[in-house]
Amino acid sequence: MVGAIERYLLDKISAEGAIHITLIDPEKVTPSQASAIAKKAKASGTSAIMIGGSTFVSTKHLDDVVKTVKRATGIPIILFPNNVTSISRYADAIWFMSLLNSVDPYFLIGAQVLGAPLIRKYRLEPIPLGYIIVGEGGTAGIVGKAVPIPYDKPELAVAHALAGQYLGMRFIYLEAGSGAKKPVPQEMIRAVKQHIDATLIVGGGIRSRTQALAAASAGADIIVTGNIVENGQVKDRVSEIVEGIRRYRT
Ligand code: 1GP
Repeated sequence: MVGAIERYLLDKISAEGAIHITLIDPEKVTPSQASAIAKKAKASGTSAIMIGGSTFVSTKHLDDVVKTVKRATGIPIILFPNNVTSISRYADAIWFMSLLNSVDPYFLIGAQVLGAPLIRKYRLEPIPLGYIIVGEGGTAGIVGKAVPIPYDKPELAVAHALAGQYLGMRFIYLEAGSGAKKPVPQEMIRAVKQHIDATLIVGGGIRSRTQALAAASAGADIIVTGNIVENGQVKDRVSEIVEGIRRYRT
């Protein structure tokens, strides 16, 4: 069943063509820093805030970050979990994700089984997502024991994305890894987009207007950036990315 946050994302995508989401890594910020980032990102045109990272933060800290960001912004907060410890009752929704190219069953279905009852208890909206690590893969690739799909094998990304869609996942995420030197190439985004009906998310290493425009014009429905807001100048950096995405519409 499509919930309110998923509906919000889909409506925004159909109105705007492609949208931007800001990722905040709770490990790298205090609650007040997180809310300052989120406020500026919202003012610059970001559509939602994702909260999550690749390593461990205490649930107390995560809760504090989520609560503070929620109070400060009012745009949807979607958890981006790396494990069952990344679930906060104060968020609006959670990417209910399986790392489709992991060799470890824990990241395919194990963590999901452990987390599902908590998600139900907290009444979080689960949004089914197939997560695919490509290129360098970064920390997420190592922690998730993925075999990253090389950039010159778009057909493998298509096969993984299709498998996710056939399993019922309504969102597919091509992840180059946070801070990747090269973002997901257009050929890979285009190939996946051509073959799936699911909503396509692209992230990892997107730092400029040109890269955001390239991803959106190749078919990304949602572009996620995290790193660029970690070193200040949030307004300028997010505005630049959002402007790149908007340019694709014009
Ligand atoms: C990482 O795709 C996201 O999970 C965002 O990557 O931090 O490189 O923007 P960056």
